[in-house]
Amino acid sequence: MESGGAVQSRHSNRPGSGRTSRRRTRRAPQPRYSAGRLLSKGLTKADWPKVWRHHDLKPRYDVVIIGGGLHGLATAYYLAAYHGVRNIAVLDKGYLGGGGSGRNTAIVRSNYLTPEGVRFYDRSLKLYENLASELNFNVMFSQRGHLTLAHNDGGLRTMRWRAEVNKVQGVDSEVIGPEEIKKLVPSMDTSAQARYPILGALYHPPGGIIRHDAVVWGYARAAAGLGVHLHQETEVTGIDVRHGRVTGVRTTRGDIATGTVVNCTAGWATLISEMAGVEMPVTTSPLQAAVTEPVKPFLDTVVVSGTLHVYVSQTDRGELVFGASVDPFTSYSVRGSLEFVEGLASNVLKLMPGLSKMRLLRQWAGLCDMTPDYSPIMGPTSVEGFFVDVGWGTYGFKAGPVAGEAMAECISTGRTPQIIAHFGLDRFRSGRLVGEKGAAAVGH
Ligand code: PYC
Repeated sequence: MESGGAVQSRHSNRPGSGRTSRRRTRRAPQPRYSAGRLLSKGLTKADWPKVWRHHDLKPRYDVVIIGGGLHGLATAYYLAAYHGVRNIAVLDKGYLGGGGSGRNTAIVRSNYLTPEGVRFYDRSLKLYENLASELNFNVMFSQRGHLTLAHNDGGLRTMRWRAEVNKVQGVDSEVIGPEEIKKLVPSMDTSAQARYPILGALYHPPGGIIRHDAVVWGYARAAAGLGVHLHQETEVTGIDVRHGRVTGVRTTRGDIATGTVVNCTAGWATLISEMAGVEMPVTTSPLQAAVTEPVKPFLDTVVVSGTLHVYVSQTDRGELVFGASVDPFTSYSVRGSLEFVEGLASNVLKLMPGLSKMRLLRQWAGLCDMTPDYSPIMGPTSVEGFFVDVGWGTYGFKAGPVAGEAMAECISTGRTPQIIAHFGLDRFRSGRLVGEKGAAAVGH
């Protein structure tokens, strides 16, 4: 395995890592207002304190993270909070959380197909369970259960396979039949007359949804509170490499000298890696989503149908959030299409005919960087000091905490943690792929 240069050789002190001490180098920021003061501030136009400050770009940082989404911010947070690395810049060409972190459908689950995937996403789910207290920020995690429907024998066989792999890894998953599905989701047509009859489902009780913006803001606030500089509207235009080693980053706001660069981007992951001379097998496709008007709560489970290319959940505000599979072409457009909503409506009504009167309010798209095996690319590269955390396809949001935790350990110790050892870029040369297509939400 390739190993990058360690930024600092302190031992790792990860949350819940089972190590002897659970000491953090500093606590996440505490609330500055009592409930009464919050209310009075909310009712007046008083100045709110900034959650993170604007800084001038320093000429030198120990670590430069490219991409101010969940992965970049989580990596910065864990580096600062658990590894004592504080001289960090997070650069984003737009605003924090404006890419995939703000465009996903906020589903969290760990019921994957491969043991490597299940262990990885389950660590993330565990970190999500504790995230509100870790960051002292309400991230509104609702573990309402997750259902992946099977409409044919092939689908049912994959669900059984996943259930067994999940159980062996200690993840709560089981295959249930149409009667139990109907109890969990009364609005679903589970009758034998349905256009795509439901034969069963993989039921994963710990899965659920979370408020994605809150997760981004929570990590950003905590990282900034530990001294990390968050630079928005700062586009990377080049990466300097000398004698096989990273020496700096060029940006639209000036040059930075650094020995460690982390590519945490989505959509532009190959462009950034190519600046360092690293090629990656990634193609980019949009994934479209839509949200309805709010209605009374009636759906308290996440429902996915791979066959119908649709998934749905109801938010705390009452809206239904729908997503589909990735569009079958490469594009960088983040707009929705009429073709998508027509297909979506037709498929949703096959599952839940009672929704025919609901109105869609908004639609959008996010960019998915797909790898050949539907697993991410993480860790060091052949360029010393250049790390990647990319190729997040349709699974980046649910992996944010574990990706940040593992990348921080990798950067600070110079060793690739076991939990991401299978996701290295070298697997595309060795052929040791981690095939997750059968569990990557919906068909692609
Ligand atoms: O893997 O759960 C998933 C997912 C939901 C939306 C896109 N991917």
